[in-house]
Amino acid sequence: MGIILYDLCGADRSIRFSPYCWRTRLALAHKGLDFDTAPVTFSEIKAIGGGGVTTTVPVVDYDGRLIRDSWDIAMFLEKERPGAPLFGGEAGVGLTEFVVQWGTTLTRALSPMLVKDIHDRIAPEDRAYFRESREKRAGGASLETLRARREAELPAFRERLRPLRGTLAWRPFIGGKAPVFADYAIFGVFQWARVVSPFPILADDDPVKAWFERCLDLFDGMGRKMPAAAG
Ligand SMILES: N[C@@H](CCC(=O)N[C@@H](CS)C(=O)NCC(=O)O)C(=O)O
Repeated sequence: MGIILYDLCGADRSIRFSPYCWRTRLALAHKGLDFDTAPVTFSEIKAIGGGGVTTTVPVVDYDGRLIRDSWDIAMFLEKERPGAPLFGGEAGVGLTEFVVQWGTTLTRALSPMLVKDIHDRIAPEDRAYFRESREKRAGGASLETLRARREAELPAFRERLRPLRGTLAWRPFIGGKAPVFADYAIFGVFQWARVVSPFPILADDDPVKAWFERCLDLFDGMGRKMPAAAG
């Protein structure tokens, strides 16, 4: 018995890059829980729990109970372990869900800029599936074309971060003096980018970058221990 986080991995199984798995990893740490991670490639996801459980990660095995979806896992943890709140009360749940949904829109906006780099880092047997599904999602553009466009797309992406910049002008974390699940949900987006690609998504003088660096240091440097992608 214990807690296991099924965590998406690259060809190098120590490389963990899923934005949604990072949300969950920090949520588990926030609750002070001891857990192990089990690496899974894209093609291994469907075998979790003996099969038929999920097509996506994260999945958490919590003492034999399998919970999937990073939001459902966070809600489960909050109920199961009410100490060290992730949301800050009932109003906080709705506000957090708003931030989480915004994080997902950021992930979708960043994805075209990163998919070629992800492709090059995942297990060779996953690459054909990954290319086909991501090119289809991008309306047929090749991964190479998507990567070639990213310099031009970066300014508009950075502009999207204005609400976060405004929030962080007044507090070190979205949660105030200390981080909450809303921080972890957005942290996951930038950690994903950091682990899969050397492309600099955040400008060095951006307050979002300073916040991201603070998040990398949380829980004894849990995020920072995962190496950034080399150029
Ligand atoms: N809503 C889900 C989304 C999870 C998700 O999309 N995970 C990706 C990894 S980042 C995945 O498992 N993708 C499988 C695939 O594309 O085949 C959550 O929050 O957990």
